[in-house]
Amino acid sequence: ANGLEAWLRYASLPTEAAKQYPRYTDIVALTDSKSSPVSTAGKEVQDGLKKILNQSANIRNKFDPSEQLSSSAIVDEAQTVVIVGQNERGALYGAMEFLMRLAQNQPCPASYASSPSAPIRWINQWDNLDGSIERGYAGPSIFFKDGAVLDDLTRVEQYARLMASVRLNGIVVNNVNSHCNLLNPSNLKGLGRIADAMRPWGVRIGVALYFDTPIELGGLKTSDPLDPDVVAFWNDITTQLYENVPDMLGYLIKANSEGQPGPLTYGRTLAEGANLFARALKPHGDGIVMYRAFVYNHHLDESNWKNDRANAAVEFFDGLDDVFDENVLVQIKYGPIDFQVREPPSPLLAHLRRTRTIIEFQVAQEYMGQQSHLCYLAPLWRTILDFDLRIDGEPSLVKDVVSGERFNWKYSGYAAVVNVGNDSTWLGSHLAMSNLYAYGRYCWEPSSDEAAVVSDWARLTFGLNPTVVDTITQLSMESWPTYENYSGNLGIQTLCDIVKTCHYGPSPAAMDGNGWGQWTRADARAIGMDRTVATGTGFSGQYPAEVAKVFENIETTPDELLLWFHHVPYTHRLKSGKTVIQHFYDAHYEGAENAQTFPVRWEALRGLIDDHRFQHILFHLTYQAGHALVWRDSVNTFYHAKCGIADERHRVGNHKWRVKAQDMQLAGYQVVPVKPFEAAYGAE
Ligand code: BDP
Repeated sequence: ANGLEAWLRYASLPTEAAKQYPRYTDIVALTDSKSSPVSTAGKEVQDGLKKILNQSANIRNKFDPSEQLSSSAIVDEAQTVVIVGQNERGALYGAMEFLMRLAQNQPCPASYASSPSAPIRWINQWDNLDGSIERGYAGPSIFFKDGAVLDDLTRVEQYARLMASVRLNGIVVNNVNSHCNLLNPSNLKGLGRIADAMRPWGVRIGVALYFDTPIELGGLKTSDPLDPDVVAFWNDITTQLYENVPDMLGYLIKANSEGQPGPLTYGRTLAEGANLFARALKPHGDGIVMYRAFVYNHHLDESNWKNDRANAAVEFFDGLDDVFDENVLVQIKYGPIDFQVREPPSPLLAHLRRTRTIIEFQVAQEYMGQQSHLCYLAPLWRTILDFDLRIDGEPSLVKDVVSGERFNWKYSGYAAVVNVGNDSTWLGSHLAMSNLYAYGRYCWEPSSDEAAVVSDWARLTFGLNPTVVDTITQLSMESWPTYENYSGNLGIQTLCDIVKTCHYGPSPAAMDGNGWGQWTRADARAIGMDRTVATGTGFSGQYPAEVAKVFENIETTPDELLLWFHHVPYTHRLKSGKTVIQHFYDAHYEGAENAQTFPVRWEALRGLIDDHRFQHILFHLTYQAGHALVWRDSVNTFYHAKCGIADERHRVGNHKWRVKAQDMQLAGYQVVPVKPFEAAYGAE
């Protein structure tokens, strides 16, 4: 089996199990419109019943109760399932939930209702017009090619179906590092086609804009947001966009960050930039500006260690809470730096009260092994969502800020960067799809149990065999802590390559001495960023008082974030009693050792799932096991050399048995495959 159907395979139930369900004869989809999500729901239920229960049901779009009751085929209430939504989309969600329950052989509850934690449950694809995908690891774009929207949008429809099944209702289809040609006449039409393809699934689209489009596409002399010609340009473009996409979500803006132009380029404030787009959208409906808080200078002067990139968002948005137009929402990455393996929540989430926010997660595992490593992210997301910011000394869980509950907002929520590509697995790896599934589930219900969510996903994706489901659940639940152990612990960040910016594989040396500000401040004696108010960069002071106090003090800072907030000697003792450096050594060994068990535990599923997916996943887990060893040795050797402190257990730097292949002097040798092959010297 390939992965195209993902968790919507609707695998047939064993005959005995299928018999427990009533015989469903008629599907009544009450709608007159073929493009309505209700009509989609009818077809989906018909298809699902056929696949799961081998039942053929007819679809009708009208229902007259009196006619039914007088006929011989009296409607038996016990055998009737009524699915209603607050809107048409809701009915589709209910229909898909009904099918996913059937597929998991779960009983249909007598009555049941569910509603979303937040109205904004969106995806950001980082697709470029040329068909490449920024941080994409699964082939070319399903939206664009050679500067234009693809003719065949079959995959886009299939993507919308997956989204609808986990109740995601919007998507920005192009890269935040946008291009002016997105808005040329033929692409405006193309965007209309994308919107048409996704609408029957209740998914609306938005676009990311390039700030200098007025100059580069419009031929204007400036893109100054207060210039009347610039205002007229954006008003005109917006009108044209709405002609093609009447239900457009709005505009996503990355400005004045990582070399992108923005309002600051023209001496204007971020709010003046955002409001320009807000006013262009306003006359057309409910479109919003998603203004990214990811504003920072990537040429930071490394010699000024107080120059802390983590401070940037709060500093840039300071004083702007009251000046954004009401249809501007600020979109904030979950942590203050950039999708790291461990971060505290962004303190900006505690600063905006009038201005509503969207929290940004990343399903794309950019710093998390790029879908070549298994890393189930829901447990990481929960560390953020369940965090209590104690705003004004009141309970203020991040999930309650984002849902709108804390500040009484009606429209706020979630975005995640997703790097779906043309590959038949969607993300380049079957197991990575649990993150996309879980993202939808968490937007709807952020208190969901991580293990229960991944078990549901495993059942829907791989079938009901408990050994399969338990193994996948366990591997997934261990995967993030394991990855953290071998990639970067105690809040030091993912110690990956950063200079070449591929963000993959170990490169602790690259973390300091770069302009991107992801610094570990490691020297011969000590390690970690001092972000305290007393002696450091002042970052801890950006949190509300109670939280600031916890992070300001070494004693109260939890071990897992110690090096995020403090610069300590390698010999500093953690709450566990271990020194920082011994913890590094041990954690990297533990993480790598656990990764060795992944392919072995997967082997036990041979024959229990189809061979195609079994082999694909085995290959990935075997690769990960090898790469975890590379991570372990690279990080441990680096810090060992830096501080000169021996590993109490004599492992680090003590590989007498290890001979580099190029140093070997053997004659008459036999070539044998190295397993895992990445353990071979020099393998990347
Ligand atoms: C970083 C990515 C970069 C993105 C940027 C962003 O490495 O490709 O453009 O985030 O979010 O993590 O804008």
